[in-house]
Amino acid sequence: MLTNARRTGALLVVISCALASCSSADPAENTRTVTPSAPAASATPGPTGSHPSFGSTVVTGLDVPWGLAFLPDRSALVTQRDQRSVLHLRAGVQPRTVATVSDARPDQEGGLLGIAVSPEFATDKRVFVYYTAAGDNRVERMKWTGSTLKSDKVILSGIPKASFHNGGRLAFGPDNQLYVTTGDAGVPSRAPDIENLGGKILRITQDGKAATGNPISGSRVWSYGHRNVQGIAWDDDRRMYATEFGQNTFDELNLITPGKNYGWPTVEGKANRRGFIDPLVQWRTSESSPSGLAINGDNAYVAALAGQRVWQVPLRDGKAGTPARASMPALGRVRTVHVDPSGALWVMSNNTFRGDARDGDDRIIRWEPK
Ligand SMILES: [Ca+2]
Repeated sequence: MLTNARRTGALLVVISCALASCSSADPAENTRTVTPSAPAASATPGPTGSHPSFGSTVVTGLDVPWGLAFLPDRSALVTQRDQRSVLHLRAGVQPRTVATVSDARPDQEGGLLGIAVSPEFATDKRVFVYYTAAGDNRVERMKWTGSTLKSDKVILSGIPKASFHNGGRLAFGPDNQLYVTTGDAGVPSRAPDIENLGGKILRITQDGKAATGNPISGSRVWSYGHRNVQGIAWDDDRRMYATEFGQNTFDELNLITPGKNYGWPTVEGKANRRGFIDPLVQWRTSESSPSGLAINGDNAYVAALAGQRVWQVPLRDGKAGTPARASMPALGRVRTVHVDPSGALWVMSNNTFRGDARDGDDRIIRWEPK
């Protein structure tokens, strides 16, 4: 059930408020009117005592949030898929819409999806977004003016789109190249076709060209044979991992080796078949449906939509231990996990799409692994 607060787009930053106590002790949470740009009432002093920091509940009242990225000043950008908007979150300040991507055409799983901030943001002011347009999925470069994001250039178009399997995650790797995850957009034969941008992890420059050092010279393809990848992250030794939605049987966490085929649609999950890379971990789709992925120290954290949890997967030397449910507050469906600049995890719920939205949904919480 949508609340008035969410329908009108009002958003509420909650600072230093434990999730459990907020949900029951503050019945006005979702009906309170908050004056835009008014500072939140109870900012917590940061480590230096001079700046507010985000509390355990970062923000509530989001409408189908999807992507998340941090700016060097520790503030954050969040995309709302169906609103086509980018929100700027700063501790102690009301969230503010800093861009609306008017060419995005939200439809089912498509819309405004991933977001990434340039490693050279301090000087180039670049932010990248992935969205579903009228005829394709695209990556657009935007420019931060100091208060808003302005469209700069569509750097990659022609990624297959559909109502489902649009991929959509963007992230800069430790090599400072831009990685883009795509889906098969409902046509499985695209995934093993290295000429097609669907069902891939791509590695590109900030101009959308194939990055130097890709496995096939001149090709943007980094890995292939993927059905729908929405989570990528790297460990401290620069190994890359990716989550992937399975069809009816197995979801996957993969260790990504450039130039390799991850099996779809010939195999799903661990098949031990020549020519295909098996996942490190597989789950029944009802237990997982993994979207976002974060790596913090020796653990991977997998945002599970249908599984309604965050899976914590121990990693060691590129191998995975037994996954367990992370001991954080239950949020329902989880879209995205991200490590913040202080090393805590931000966890984003996804109950305003296909979920059972509760008061305050959707929200982002900040959780410090023990
Ligand atoms: Ca696979």
